Amino acid sequence: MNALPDPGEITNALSSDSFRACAQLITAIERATPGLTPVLQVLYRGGRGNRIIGITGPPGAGKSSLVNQLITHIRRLGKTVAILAIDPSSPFSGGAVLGDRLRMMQHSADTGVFIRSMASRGQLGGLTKAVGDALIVLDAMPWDYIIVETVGVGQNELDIMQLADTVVLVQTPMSGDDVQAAKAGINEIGDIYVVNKCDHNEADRTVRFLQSMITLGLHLQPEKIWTQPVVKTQSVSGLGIEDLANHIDHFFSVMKPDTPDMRLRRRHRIAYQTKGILRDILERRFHDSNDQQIENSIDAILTRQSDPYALVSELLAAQG
Ligand SMILES: Nc1nc2c(ncn2[C@@H]2O[C@H](COP(=O)(O)OP(=O)(O)OP(=O)(O)O)[C@@H](O)[C@H]2O)c(=O)[nH]1
Ligand SMILES: [Mg+2]
Repeated sequence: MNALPDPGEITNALSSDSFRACAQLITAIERATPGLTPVLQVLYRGGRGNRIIGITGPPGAGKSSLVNQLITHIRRLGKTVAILAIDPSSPFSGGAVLGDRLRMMQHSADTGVFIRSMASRGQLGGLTKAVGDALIVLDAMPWDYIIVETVGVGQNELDIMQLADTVVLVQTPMSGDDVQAAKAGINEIGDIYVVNKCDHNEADRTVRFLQSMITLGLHLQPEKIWTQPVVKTQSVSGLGIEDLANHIDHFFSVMKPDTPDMRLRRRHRIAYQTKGILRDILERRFHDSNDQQIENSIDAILTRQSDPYALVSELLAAQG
């Protein structure tokens, strides 16, 4: 991508719902194109505070199928949605109903659905920064909802959920053994629990298990204003999707932006995002440093004439 246009021009392009401007900016973020920072600063300050929904869960739990159904539901209500899929292994169809509409999307700027995937590989310093930046871009546009889908396997992916306002944790029906394993704690991050593939056996047992975990959590934090619901879905048929969408809306009506809980979440998000940017800048400084200089420093560390802390001091002192 060539040099970026002026931040003002970009803001104008985005506010007129330009998919092209948005897609180009996200590509620039992935490639760490120079000159992005002032653009992101302008976009952030003009951000709308759109509702950001994180959807996570184990591989193959049915996250993308669920998102497809949610897209269809949201569009039926005449609302708009942007989807950011982090490293998806399964593709988005946009839902059967939306197939044609999505095919047209490349040619039309006003369809109400934007889908973009981002790869987590090859992101120096962090996925956190890249996803945080992409969300800044999406938040500069008038979406009713922004959905981020990520596979909940590594800590990195789970961490990404800190960028969302609400987290939907998708599970599948568990056997008795799985239930024991799940007690280890992975369930703590969800605001809304989904037991997908409820056409399978064990769905009700899994729902009961999750409900008992939630009740236990309530005893520990009785002052919480939001109690996590457990929703049964079947994302191939669409069963339970409306229920899920209603719970998501209910979340936002309870956790309004001015409630202490939501303020705290958004404060945490800013801290998390800031740390992601900081890490990115520092790691980039290491990678961008003059190789010979670094090699010389490493030689000195090897022979104990220097140490890794001294090298860090040198890097921090270098012009950035
Ligand atoms: N039986 C049944 N199968 C489902 C259901 N929902 C999804 N599937 C199937 O589960 C498989 C995985 O679905 P995806 O939506 O791709 O799951 P995912 O969680 O996005 O997968 P990854 O992104 O690869 O982690 C597909 O073959 C779906 O057809 C369901 O409600 N019932
Ligand atoms: Mg998927």
